[in-house]
This record gives sequence, C-alpha cells and structure tokens, in this order.
Amino acid sequence: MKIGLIAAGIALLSMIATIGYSAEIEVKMLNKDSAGQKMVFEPSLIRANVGDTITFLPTDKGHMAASIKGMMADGGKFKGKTNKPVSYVVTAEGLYGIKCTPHMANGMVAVIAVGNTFETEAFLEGKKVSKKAKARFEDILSQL
Ligand SMILES: [Cu+2]
Repeated sequence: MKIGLIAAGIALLSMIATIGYSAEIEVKMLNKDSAGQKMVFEPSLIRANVGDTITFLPTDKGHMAASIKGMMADGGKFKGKTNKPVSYVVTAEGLYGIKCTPHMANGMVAVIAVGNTFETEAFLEGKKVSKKAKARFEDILSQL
C-alpha cells in the first residue's frame, strides 16, 4: 500500500516536471516611474521563458500595449485596448518589441527577452521608430 502511494507520488512529480511551470509576469503601464521617467512600462525589460504569460496592466490611465510589427520573435501579434489589461504568451526565444501606440512618440516601449542569447543589433535594424523610442530601446537592449 505504502509503496503504491510512493510510486503514485513519483509518477505525479515527474509529470509536473515534464509539464513545467509557466510564469505569469505583470508589467505596469505608468505616467511616471520611480526613477522619474515619463510614459513607461515597468519593467521595460521583461525577462521571460517560452510559455510565460506577460500581462500589461493599466496602472495609470491612458495607456495600452501592442506588439510592434517585425519585432516579435515568434511572429505573433496583439493589440490591447486603452485602460484594459492585455496578455500575451511568448512561444519562441528571442526579442519582442512592445509599444503603447498613443505614447510611442514619447518613447513608451518595452522589450520582452526570452532565452539567453539575443541579436540586439538586428532588432532595431531598418525599423522605423521615433527618436525617443529608439533611445529607450537602445537603453533597454544595453541591459541585456
Ligand atoms: Cu501610454
């Protein structure tokens, strides 16, 4: 009886290990962060693993989150509504560019980094982004 229970326990544990855990990561959308930066995602560099869910929260009013075309490692896309939370599940390793469309010109962008090796130079190459967004992207990528 006891051995049966232990065997069942081991089977259950190995099942859990196989499935693995997917994390839920929350990102705030703010008018101003603790460092005084205006129109920001916090964090603006989001470290994640394949299968994780990233949720952008409308902590301050007037923001939304959307994928940037040509900047999604898994080729996916999403577009949230202003003042509503929106979630995205990352399905491939690499970099993902995220924007708040109304504040893109103010540099309101974020990067989701999945995995350990990134091609940071190719990420911005040939992409049309505002001056402030480019500066913030460069700042974020320099932290990788
Ligand atoms: Cu915004």
